[in-house]
Amino acid sequence: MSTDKKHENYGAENIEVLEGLEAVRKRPGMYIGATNKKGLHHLVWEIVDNSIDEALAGYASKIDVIINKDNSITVKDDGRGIPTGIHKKTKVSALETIMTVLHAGGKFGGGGYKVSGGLHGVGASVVNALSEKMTVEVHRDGEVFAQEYHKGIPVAPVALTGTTTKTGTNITFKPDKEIFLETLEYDYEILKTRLKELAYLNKGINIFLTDDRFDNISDEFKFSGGIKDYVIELNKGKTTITNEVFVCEDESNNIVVDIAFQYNDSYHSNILSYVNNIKTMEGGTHEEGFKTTLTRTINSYAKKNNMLKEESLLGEDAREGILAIISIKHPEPQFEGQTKTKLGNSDARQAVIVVLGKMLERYLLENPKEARAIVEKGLLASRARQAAKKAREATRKKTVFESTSLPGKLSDCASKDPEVCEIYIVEGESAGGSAKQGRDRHHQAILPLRGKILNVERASQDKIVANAEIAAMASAFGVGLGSDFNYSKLRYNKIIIMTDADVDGAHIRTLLLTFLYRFMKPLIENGNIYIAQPPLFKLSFGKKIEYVYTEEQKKDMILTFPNPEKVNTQRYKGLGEMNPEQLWETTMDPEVRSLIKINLEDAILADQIFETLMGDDTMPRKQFIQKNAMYANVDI
Ligand code: 0RA
Repeated sequence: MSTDKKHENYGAENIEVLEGLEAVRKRPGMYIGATNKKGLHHLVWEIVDNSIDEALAGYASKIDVIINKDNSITVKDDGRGIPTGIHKKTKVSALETIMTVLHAGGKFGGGGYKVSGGLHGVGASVVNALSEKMTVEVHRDGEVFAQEYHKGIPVAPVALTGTTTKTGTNITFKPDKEIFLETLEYDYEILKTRLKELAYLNKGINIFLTDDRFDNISDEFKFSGGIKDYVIELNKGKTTITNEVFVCEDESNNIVVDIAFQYNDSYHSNILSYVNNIKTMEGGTHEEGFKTTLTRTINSYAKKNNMLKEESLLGEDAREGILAIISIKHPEPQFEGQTKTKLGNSDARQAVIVVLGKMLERYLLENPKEARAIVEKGLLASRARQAAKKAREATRKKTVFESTSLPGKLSDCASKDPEVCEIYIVEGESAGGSAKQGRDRHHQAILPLRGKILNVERASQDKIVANAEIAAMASAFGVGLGSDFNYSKLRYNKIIIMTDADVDGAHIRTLLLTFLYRFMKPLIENGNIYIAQPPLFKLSFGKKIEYVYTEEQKKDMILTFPNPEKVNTQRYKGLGEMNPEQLWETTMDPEVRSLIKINLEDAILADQIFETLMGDDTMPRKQFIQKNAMYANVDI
């Protein structure tokens, strides 16, 4: 590549590079998943991942992420700096190669735990191709090198721009508006949540986040305890039953295994697992290894100490109340499953078994108080499980004799084809009445719930099985509960939660999602759960009537009336205030309604919000309400 060319033309002659960049710009979804808000944020993770790798290799200790005023992002680290020498194959600077050639980054890294699965790890060149402008500055060997790119193409060769006493890499990119059509605006909270998670997962790394669009918005994360600190944070506000957090960190067969857990007094288990900093939502071999070893080691300890009569604890008994984080680093992870978030490598199972087995046995021996609490919790779970089984068997017998198993409150639809059938779960009898009259009875069923459903967070299994509202849902849906759950019996393709647009409605919705997440997860995984969106306001003047769903829409819509000052606005306090026709027109008619489909992430969030709101401790509740007050639609 000649350097005497005019700089405007620089970089336009390497056909391979251009073809690569064009491929990325033509099908950005293939490289970053989507070009929506999620894709926009994905760009940041691609760049940050490189700095994290540099930190994991032991060379960087500090990472700075800045949202600049123009919504461009700067990522700085104090690592070795991207190499700037001439690359043998491309005959240009290694820096330019890494920034412009697809998948070039990894070739230089060597060893380490480069992320090779999922959508991460496509490299800086992809971010570059999707940015209207990107600049890189490298501090290395006492010198500063810099280069600028437009849509991935270098504007000029790498230039020496000064001297320095530091080392490190600074990258700034501004996402291209031609690619990210939906939004170009970065969301501070999204960046903050993930950067905090990365700081927990990678002990000791100091991560700073600054929002230069506003004054005084910044955060700093550094956790010297790593995932142990994460467990403590997640258990805040709960009553823990083991004092000492279990931790182990070791390597087996070139796989680094990092595990921390602590038990609380709840009736469920919460296991978060990661591979190379990627959350494995669907679990996989590392989680299996954890579960097997936990059950086996606790049972063996309990037997040795004469705490078990004859029956061993089942896995679910041993896990009741556990909050665990499993984080492994694997050189070649294989991701499987529907959302490619399930680890497939069998050597990961073995590595976890080896590392955890040794350390857990020792923990139980050295912490007899903790060991006793864990075994006793498991024994209680085992007894509750057996009681629940008996209760289920009793109700099953009853339904056989009564011949019909559908709940009395259900207004079923005429069709029996699950493909077209939907069921509305409605808060309260009066809204239930409106919904029943307003619906299309051919394919829409209505199940009214009496006020608040049982708080499954605070109830043991046998209580849950015996709860009337929960039993009504289980039999109306057709799928049953717990170990009797059978997805193939689902009677409705859509299950639609319809609650008031107020705080109580939001609470009931959260309760329902938590219940569905804990006890009927496949319904969420398969996309059967929806939230109905009743309007917040009715605007009318003369013959013109419009329904709107947010304050913002109200402002805009009022302006479309010929006589804006005179528009009547009615705020709906609840579904009960709407007559059947209005309910149909605004919320239930498939032609006009808008439903929100619930995915697993939404449900997990509901579950967490729920724990924050309903846990034993009042502090997190207060903080949550203060923090979210501005987002809530509060009735005045
Ligand atoms: C390749 C090789 C070396 C470092 C890096 C890449 C590197 C990349 C990034 C991206 C962001 N920050 C980074 N820091 C380092 C090591 C070269 C050597 O041996 O010095």
